[in-house]
Formats: sequence, structure tokens, C-alpha cells
Amino acid sequence: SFLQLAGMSALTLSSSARALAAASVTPGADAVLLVIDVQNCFLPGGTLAVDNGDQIIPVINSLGAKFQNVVFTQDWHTPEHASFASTHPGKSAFETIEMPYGTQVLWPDHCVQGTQDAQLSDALDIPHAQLIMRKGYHNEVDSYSGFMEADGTTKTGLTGYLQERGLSKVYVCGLATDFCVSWSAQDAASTGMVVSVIEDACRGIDLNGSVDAAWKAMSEAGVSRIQSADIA
Ligand code: VGL
Ligand code: ZN
Repeated sequence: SFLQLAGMSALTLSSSARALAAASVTPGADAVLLVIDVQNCFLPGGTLAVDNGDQIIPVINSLGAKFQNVVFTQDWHTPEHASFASTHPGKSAFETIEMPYGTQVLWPDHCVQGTQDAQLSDALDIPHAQLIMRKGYHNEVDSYSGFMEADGTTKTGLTGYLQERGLSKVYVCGLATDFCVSWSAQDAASTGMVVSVIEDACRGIDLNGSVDAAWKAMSEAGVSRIQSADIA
């Protein structure tokens, strides 16, 4: 009967919709791969090495080849930056301190402007990347996010750059999942961009469960959690 046919086609449609949702996506002209802080400091041998951080580089290189638009961020601190434990007498790395803008984790000295430690990894192979956005260069304020400093008001200009170029679909990868990747992804989502984080192209630092907390916060901000295999 007609009713059976209508029911059949509704069933067929919904199962093909499911298949589409699971299928991989080819990034278009409005998509950008945002590669967060793949710098020597966060790689084995660096001053703030993330466990297995080097394992994501081949994944990011093959992702890069699939995107027309690629942007890097680069953590770029002054030598006595406020986020360094060494700047605060009596404080040790991974302790926290209250700053005018809130609680700040104190880090080992890392990614100091102009040093080899702060350079993007030589193993990155994405020659068509278009922009390197530096952040964390104000001595008194940290900036995990590539968009906004930790004071919650000072912008890097990256939102404007992406908007002027019509790049509204942001795919985030890099280091570290629970700090700069998470904060960048949440800020991008808050400006109305469609944001996905590519899990196997990230690694985390994980202080007291911060990786799990970051995925929860990103999910609540509307950020999708995907895998590199989801990108064709
Ligand atoms: C980062 C801690 C301090 C990061 C940067 O790239 O996730 N983490 N500075
Ligand atoms: Zn930093």
C-alpha cells in the first residue's frame, strides 16, 4: 500500500542519513586546519614535552594535504613570562597562582621568543600553510587560546583573519589537548564557527584529569570530537 511504501522510504532515508553522518568529509574552501603549538618545546626533548607529542606529526602532515587552508599557532613567551614558575620566587612548576585574570598554572620556562625550543617542528611538512599566529607574547598574561588571551578580553586577531577569509569551519589539532587545543576550540565555537577537534591528531598534558575535563567542556561548547579517518 501507499502507507507501506511511504514508511519504507522514510526508513531508507533515515538509514542513508545515518550513513552520511558516519561518512568522511572532504574539507572545502570554507574549512581551515588549525594546528596548535606543534613546537619543539612540546615535543620529546623540549622544555614542556607532551608524552608522545611527536606521534601526531605524521597524522597532521597527511591532514594538511587534504586542506586548502592551514593555520599554525605558536606559543611565544617573553623570557620572564608570568606563566613561568621561575618568575615567581618559591613556586614550582605545575603549582597554581592567582593572577588578576584568574587562576594560572605555572609552567617550566618554555617557548621563549626566538629560541630553538619555540620553533615549529622541522618535521611539519605543510608548505602551503598560510599563517603563523603567535600568542602569549604579553609578559603579564598567558594565552592558551589562539584567539583570546587568558584575561578573556585581549584578542589575537585570529577571529578576524578567519572571518575575513570566509573560513567558518575550523578543524583543530595539535598540542596540548587539555590546554591550547581545548581553549582554542572553545573560543572558536563561541564566535559561531563550526568546530571539530581531531582526537588522534592531538595529545594532552593531563594534570589531575584535565584531558577528560577538556573533552567535557568542549562538548558542552558544541565542539565535535572526530578522528583523522573522518577527513577524506
Ligand atoms: C600550552 C601550557 C603552556 C599548550 C602552552 O600549548 O597547550 N600548555 N603553554
Ligand atoms: Zn605557554
